[in-house]
Amino acid sequence: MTTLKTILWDVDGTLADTERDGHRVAFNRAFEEAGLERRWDETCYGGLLKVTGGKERIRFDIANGTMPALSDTDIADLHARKTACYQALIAEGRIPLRPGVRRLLEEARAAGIVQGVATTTTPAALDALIEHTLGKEWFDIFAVLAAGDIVPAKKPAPDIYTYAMKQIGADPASTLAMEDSENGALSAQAAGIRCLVTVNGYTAQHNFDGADLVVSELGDNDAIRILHNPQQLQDLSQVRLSHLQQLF
Ligand code: XBP
Ligand code: MG
Repeated sequence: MTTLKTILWDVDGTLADTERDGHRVAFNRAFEEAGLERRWDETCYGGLLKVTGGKERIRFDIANGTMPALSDTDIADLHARKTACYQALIAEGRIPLRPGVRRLLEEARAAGIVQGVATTTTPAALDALIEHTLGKEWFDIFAVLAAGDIVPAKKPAPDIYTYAMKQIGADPASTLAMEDSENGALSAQAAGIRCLVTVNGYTAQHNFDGADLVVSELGDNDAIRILHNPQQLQDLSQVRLSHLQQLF
């Protein structure tokens, strides 16, 4: 019999709604600082989120002809500028954790569940978010922080989940991914692990057929909406550790 032993958290869109008012704004500030005219509005950015990874997203825009051609060095510089803008935005404290995230992190921690992070974003961006939302102690509480270019193939490839599990010796059969997007859920599934999805404005219309539970949010005070519940979990006014354990 398998039981839940490890939770691997996605970051952008899952721990916090970082994309629209965080990463997107930081990209635009970097474009402006670099003298580029291109801006990513909220709608266009939703489409660009299909491409995971900031440098990859810029390259995709260039290939589309909507951004002028840039060398690899220029792309790396532009992205470094973007990361600095993002860190500054996060340090302002304007992007909070999503509802229920801290509650569930603490509940899992108290129960001795091993927790870690598996994200596409750059390590410096991840560090800023942890420091300014969860608090510095979580650098030590998380057993692994797997991020960015540590694996060449980003989500939906399974590599970042496989890497994170290898680092901590986690068994895929006892590991759960917390995700918000189709690319993230596909990555978890390809790594052979169960997956819970909390959707957001950018991902609500994604396909989550293979996910083990899909909800509008983890929930603190308001009742959550249950969008896909193949295991027919009951009593889901908010997602608690006992629900995660019932997925195993
Ligand atoms: C997150 C991403 C990231 C961020 C930008 O995907 O795609 O690329 O948008 O981060 P996920 P960087 O939540 O599935 O990990 O600019 O630091 O790459
Ligand atoms: Mg995400």
